[in-house]
Amino acid sequence: MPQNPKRYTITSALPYTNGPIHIGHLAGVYVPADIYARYLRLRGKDVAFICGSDEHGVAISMRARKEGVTPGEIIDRYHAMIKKSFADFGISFDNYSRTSAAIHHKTASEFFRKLYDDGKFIEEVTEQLYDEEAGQFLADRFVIGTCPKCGHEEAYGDQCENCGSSLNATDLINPKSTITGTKPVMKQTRHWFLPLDQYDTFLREWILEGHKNDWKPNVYGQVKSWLDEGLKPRAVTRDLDWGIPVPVEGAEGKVLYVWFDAPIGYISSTKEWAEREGIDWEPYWKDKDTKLVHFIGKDNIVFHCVIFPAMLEAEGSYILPDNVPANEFLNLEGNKLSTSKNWAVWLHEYLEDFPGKQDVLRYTLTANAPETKDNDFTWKDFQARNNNELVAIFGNFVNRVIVLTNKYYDGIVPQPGTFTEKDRATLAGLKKYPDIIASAIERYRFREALGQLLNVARLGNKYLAEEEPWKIVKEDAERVQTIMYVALQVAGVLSVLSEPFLPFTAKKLQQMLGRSGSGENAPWDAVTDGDDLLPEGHRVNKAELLFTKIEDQEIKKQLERLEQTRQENKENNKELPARKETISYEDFAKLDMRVGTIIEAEKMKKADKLLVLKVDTGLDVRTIVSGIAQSFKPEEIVGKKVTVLVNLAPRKLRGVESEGMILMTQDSGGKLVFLNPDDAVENGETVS
Ligand code: B3M
Ligand code: ZN
Repeated sequence: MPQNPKRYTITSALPYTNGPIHIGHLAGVYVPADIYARYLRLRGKDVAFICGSDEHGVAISMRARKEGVTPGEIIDRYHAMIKKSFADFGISFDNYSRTSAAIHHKTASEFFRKLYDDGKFIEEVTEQLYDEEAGQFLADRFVIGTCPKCGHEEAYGDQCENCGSSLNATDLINPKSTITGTKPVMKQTRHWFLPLDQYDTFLREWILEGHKNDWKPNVYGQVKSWLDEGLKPRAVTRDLDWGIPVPVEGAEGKVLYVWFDAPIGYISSTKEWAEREGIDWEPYWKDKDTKLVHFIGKDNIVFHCVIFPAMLEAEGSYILPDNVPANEFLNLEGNKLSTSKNWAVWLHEYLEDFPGKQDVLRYTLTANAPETKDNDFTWKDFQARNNNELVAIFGNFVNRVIVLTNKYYDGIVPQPGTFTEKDRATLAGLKKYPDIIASAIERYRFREALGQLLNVARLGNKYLAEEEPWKIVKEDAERVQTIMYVALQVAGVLSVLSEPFLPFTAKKLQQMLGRSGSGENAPWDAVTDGDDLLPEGHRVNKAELLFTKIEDQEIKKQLERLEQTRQENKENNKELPARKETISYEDFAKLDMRVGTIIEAEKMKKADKLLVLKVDTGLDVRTIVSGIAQSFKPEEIVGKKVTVLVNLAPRKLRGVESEGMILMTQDSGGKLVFLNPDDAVENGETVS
């Protein structure tokens, strides 16, 4: 790990071009990555901030099928839209490429070919799932089934989004084609596998021993549990018609697995950038003094911490990431963000309703970032953060300073007199903030960093409120000069330190303060060690409002829109699964369902979704593992009457034997609801 890196390669997950992007993407990946990149640039570091569209894989094919257009049309449409959203929100990529670009096809093909030539793959004919009706092999999102690890019933052929496990399609229990809904058959086909099991020692040494203390516990923990379960060879090719052709003779009709080509997209995007800049791309990926950081969401951890590193190691000439600060998920008003259910705040729509307020969203998403656990975005909180923090603290302070400087001194920074104890303490306190904020950013604690930024504004506000220059300006003009001088320095510091978080605001503030900021090599460090930022005699411009109040009416409109979506989803029955086949009475009579009471509940360790329950079924007290942890806290369900299927064959979930199933349904927002009988019903009563 480079102690004092010569350069930084910062990547953020390549979004699939199968839809526009929403606040969840921004909060989880792109805003934190952008804060990090902007901060490093302000420190004069050499940074390549890299991204692009992920345009292969089944996600794209499925969208194209659904809309009855070609995959090419889909990727062009959403690539343009996503790229624009990023630009609109100030995500400062050095390059935004796409995996359909020729340079990417070439880079990915060569990468595969090198591993192939070096004998790093296993070539094998195996039986894979095949949809006879569609006449096609099923992999990845073309097949769903029950996750063998957590029991989630809609796991994909390559991954379970519920527990994050990476899967092979043949691992799924009860697989079903998402193209025709039919049950697949097994059919032989030849593929190339990366023997991940051979990288076990390498991964253990690198991550489990090398990054125990500096990687986030959620990332480290996930990697550890996969390694402990044992890695298996993983197919890196697919029988599909959309993707990068496998560059080997006799592999016609086969393409690279999307998760093989997509991370190589980081490399090809870097190449594209370097070519344009006329520099060498290789040090950004191959020099040991480069710090490589991948910003991703938690569902991408396995690909960035196991599969891609194994690929890089197999290739042999690349560096490995120094950190993979994956975030958890953001919810919206209590429910999971969902593209298909339109349960989202789309960035392009946000801008129509709140033009010019990009920084307010950046601010709210950072203040609420799902850094250590899933978090909720609510419109009320958005309004409160804007009105009570950005307007009342940050904006109010800056406005007072600039208005008063114009009023008293025609915009010229006054000459200070002798500093009092408090003046000196304020100026000294101010100069500590660059280090405090830097330390939080370098530990990937962006919420903490933002909180400290607001403390700078609080410091200024408090200072002005205590000194009250407007009260003494008549009798003690000299003292007021000093007060205003100190307050102006606070505003100057804010204009530098806010840039990573609130780039649009920082720019406006710099213009108001008459500072371009750009002449300096490392403006961030200038705050700590240089002279005061706004010297005596410097001229500031007129005040403009940085933030404006958001009214209840505007929030109401957003909430109404969500309510409408909820209703529409209900009416369209989007969530209703298809009717199942008819069964006989005998089949039904086999189910032994009883009324029971939950008498104990606790969270399953290291599993977000699972609760371990003790249930009194009237017959016995038994353990049931239930995937309801996201809807209920353990303490709120103890004592609840529930309906239990008691004769379901026991099965082990995360090592705990579950003896039965609690019957559940869900409300229109997708929140789980118990089928709970009246309290008057005794435990053990049968349901028929
Ligand atoms: N396209 C997956 C996703 O959007 C994905 C990331 C690729 S990063 C190399 O979840
Ligand atoms: Zn699972």
